[in-house]
Amino acid sequence: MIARAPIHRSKVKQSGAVLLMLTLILALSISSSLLSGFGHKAYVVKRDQVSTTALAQARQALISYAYLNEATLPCPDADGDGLSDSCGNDAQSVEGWLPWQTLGTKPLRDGDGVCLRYAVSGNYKESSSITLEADTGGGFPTEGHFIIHDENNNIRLGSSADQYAVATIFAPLKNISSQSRDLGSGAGTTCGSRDTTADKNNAKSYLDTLAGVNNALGTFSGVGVAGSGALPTEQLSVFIQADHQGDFNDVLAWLSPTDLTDAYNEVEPEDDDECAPGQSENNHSDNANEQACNKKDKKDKKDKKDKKDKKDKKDKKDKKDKKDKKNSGLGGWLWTVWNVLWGWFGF
Ligand SMILES: [Ca+2]
Ligand SMILES: [Ca+2]
Repeated sequence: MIARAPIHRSKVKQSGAVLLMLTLILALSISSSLLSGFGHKAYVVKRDQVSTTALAQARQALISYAYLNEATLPCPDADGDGLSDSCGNDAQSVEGWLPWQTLGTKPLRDGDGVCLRYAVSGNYKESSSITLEADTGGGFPTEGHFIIHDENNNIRLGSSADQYAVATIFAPLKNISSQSRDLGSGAGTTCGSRDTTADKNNAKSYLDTLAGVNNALGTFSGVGVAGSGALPTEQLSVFIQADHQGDFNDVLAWLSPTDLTDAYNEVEPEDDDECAPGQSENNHSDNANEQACNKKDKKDKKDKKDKKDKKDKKDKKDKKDKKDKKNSGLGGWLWTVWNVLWGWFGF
């Protein structure tokens, strides 16, 4: 009997130790889980902040570029070196890397360190033969080609032609399960690969599909949209902006025609051959434009008259020179004959 007491106390001690251990493990597990959750949340916040900032910088760089380049936008970069490349057929919308070097910025990367992608409307790309028309108050400017959906496929931007986006910028973020970003046969560039056909440069390796909208192709499988064509295309394209979910993590920003208002104003009327796109002396949107147009019309007329006067004066001089030359030639010939006769007959 006396010997049983220590055995019982030992069992109690052991049970207590086990309980303590379990409590500690549970506490550590909960702490770890909480810390992991906080860590992930902090990562998401930071990632989204970086992406948003990069997209905003890209938007501003494109607007500035349009301001300096008659409201046009650069072709995308095909190999990720930051320099814009030639971009397909006239009037076709195209997609590629954002040409950060052409835009005069550093490489713009999203929150996962991936360079931004960029689609430009066929009407606005720099190589297009389309003449851009400004919003003159009653009409609308040359439309873009891009409609933006939300995750329920409601139209977020582009319910009418004057709202179609002229450019869309994408933060692709890290690759989802089906995406490979292999360099192919080319050396790596800052963002992509020298092999322009490599997965590393391919939109499908970066841009995702959700609710029937394929951001890599700009297509929508549903019914009721004004048209969507796989890029490159002259048709309308559809992109989707939604929260990160499943295999979708793209973040989008875009430019509408009205974002280029200052750029339009810069090219008209001073720099255009005509008073302004879509304007005439009888079709001015405001007094400032009317005055500017009249001033330019007056200058054009004066330039035209000066040019004509100059040409008339030159024509007159050329005619006189020609006559003088002819006379000079005849006189010279007669003088030569006279000298010969003088030598022969002693005139
Ligand atoms: Ca390039
Ligand atoms: Ca993506």
